[in-house]
Amino acid sequence: MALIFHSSIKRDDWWRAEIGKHVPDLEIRFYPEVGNPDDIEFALCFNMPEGELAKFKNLKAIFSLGAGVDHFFKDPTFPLHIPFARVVDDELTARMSEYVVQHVLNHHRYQIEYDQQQKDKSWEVRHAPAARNRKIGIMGLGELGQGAAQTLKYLGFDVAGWSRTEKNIEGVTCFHGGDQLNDFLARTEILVCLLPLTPQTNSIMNADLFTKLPEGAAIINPGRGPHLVDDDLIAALDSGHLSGATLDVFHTEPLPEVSPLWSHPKIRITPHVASIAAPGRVAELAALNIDRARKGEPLLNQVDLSRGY
Ligand code: NDP
Ligand code: OXD
Repeated sequence: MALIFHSSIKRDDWWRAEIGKHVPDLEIRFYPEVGNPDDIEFALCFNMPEGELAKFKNLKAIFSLGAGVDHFFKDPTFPLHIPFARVVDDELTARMSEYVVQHVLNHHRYQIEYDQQQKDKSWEVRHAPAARNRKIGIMGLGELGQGAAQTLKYLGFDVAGWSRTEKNIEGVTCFHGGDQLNDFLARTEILVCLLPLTPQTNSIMNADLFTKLPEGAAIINPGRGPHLVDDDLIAALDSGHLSGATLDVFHTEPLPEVSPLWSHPKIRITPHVASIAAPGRVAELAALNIDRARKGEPLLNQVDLSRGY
């Protein structure tokens, strides 16, 4: 029996070694070299081409290579009856917290403005408020959102979060549900999106949402590209209502050369690197779940199909 692997990042030898360390008895096949599809017992993948998973009739479990699972739901033939897990890992959470802190500090300390001033050779001093007076809002208080909230809280920021269901997190002002979204936005000067992409969160960062943020607010999106309506962001930056944006994820990746996001002076871009799960950690998790699937036990970090994340 075999495991099929697919990732858009081509590091096959690295993955073979890591998976082999943890599940030495399993043959690893790298998509598209599937061989006999009936041999495939497990799939470890990200952005598997549409229709492919449904061809494996003996699949026992599917594992996402990342924390997000929206890439599977794009496939109308995705085999929903197969147990399906995502990555939850403290190192992944810590790396995301680093990303969020790095870019919150950039906006908090006016780095985007200073980058422009450097180009203009302009010496203009801007006074950042103390961290305790800077209001950060995190949409999504799951594994990654809560990790980032704790780290920002440790740095002294005034942190709030918004989730689907009610939360009670010491030192973090918690909002939940559609009814409390406006209050959350009204007090958010730097908005971080760490939501999963679902039909409910698609295009959530749009012109209407931006008007509810205070003048001069900034946004950071390491969630998913389709959370953001790009044209609405550009309009809000050009009107001066928003001061800046940092984007890690995009509707189309790699971001096409023709995208106006690349050259907008108030936008900073990173190439979907906010937090990448380390192969060793993913392989270790997959091994634990392979063992569970073989014993017919529920998977660790199993995706809740009713929620879609
Ligand atoms: P979780 O599933 O642990 O958390 C998701 C959070 O979003 C939960 O708090 C959930 O609420 C909230 N949420 C979901 N739907 C809604 C809604 N309709 N309204 C309000 N809140 C909602 O996910 P993770 O924290 O592990 O990951 C979040 C996302 O980060 C991933 O789905 C992925 O898209 C992205 N990501 C990006 C990476 C990158 O490198 N750019 C790396 C890894 C992940 P509740 O708690 O009530 O369920
Ligand atoms: C993930 C990602 O979902 O890397 O883990 O985007």
